[in-house]
Amino acid sequence: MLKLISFKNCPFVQRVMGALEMKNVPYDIEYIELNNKPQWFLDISPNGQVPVLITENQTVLFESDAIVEYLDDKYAPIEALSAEEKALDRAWSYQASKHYMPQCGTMSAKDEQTYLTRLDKLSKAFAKAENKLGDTPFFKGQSITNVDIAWLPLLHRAAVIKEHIGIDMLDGFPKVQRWQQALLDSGLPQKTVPSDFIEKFGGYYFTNNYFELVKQGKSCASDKCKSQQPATSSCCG
Ligand SMILES: N[C@@H](CCC(=O)N[C@@H](CS)C(=O)NCC(=O)O)C(=O)O
Repeated sequence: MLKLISFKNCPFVQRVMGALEMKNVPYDIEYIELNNKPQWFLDISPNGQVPVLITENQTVLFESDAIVEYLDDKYAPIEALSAEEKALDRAWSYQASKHYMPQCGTMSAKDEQTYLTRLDKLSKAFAKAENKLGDTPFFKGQSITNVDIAWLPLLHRAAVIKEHIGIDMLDGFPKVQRWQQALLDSGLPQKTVPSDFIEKFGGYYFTNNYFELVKQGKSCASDKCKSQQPATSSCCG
């Protein structure tokens, strides 16, 4: 059986779990703490990062892009993709994965100005997707593909923030919002994070930062809040 070494809040891990789930490949999972990496993990992981996938031959794979490509090669889809389609899928997947860390940075912002500046950069990714998306539920049509899986961490985390903080990172991107909803409705988000994800994620991203201020009603960036508050209030002024 495949074994995935993981960290509960990691978007790169979530993408790999999405690929495994999409392909219905069984796997074991072991979570580690990144602030206290076990020696066995340091011994096998070339760069000390998760995700790491240990294959049935006990080969240790690392780097999420490489792991996703391995899963494609090993568990090939019934419908073969052309070389052009594969290249485009990889390119659109990269538009998401290169924004995983920027999204983490945006969610960690300590104040409204920093949050908005970082969100502005992150929004460039959402704007590209908005331009490309059609009227189908998923990126390429009626079913989930690798591109959807790559965007899942960004869109799922935006949904969690919307639900728990009341800020929508996807404001102004209606097609991306529809796409997000289709992914949420697919049930995939829950299958690609641990059962205590909200607790872990909230514990890290909703404390001691801008989101905590918003939660406490001491600051806000949402239109809803803006319309309720005078422009000079501490909320938005
Ligand atoms: N390029 C890597 C990035 C993975 C990554 O940044 N993982 C983070 C957790 S989300 C990590 O393991 N950080 C620990 C460290 O860098 O020491 C990939 O795509 O797999």
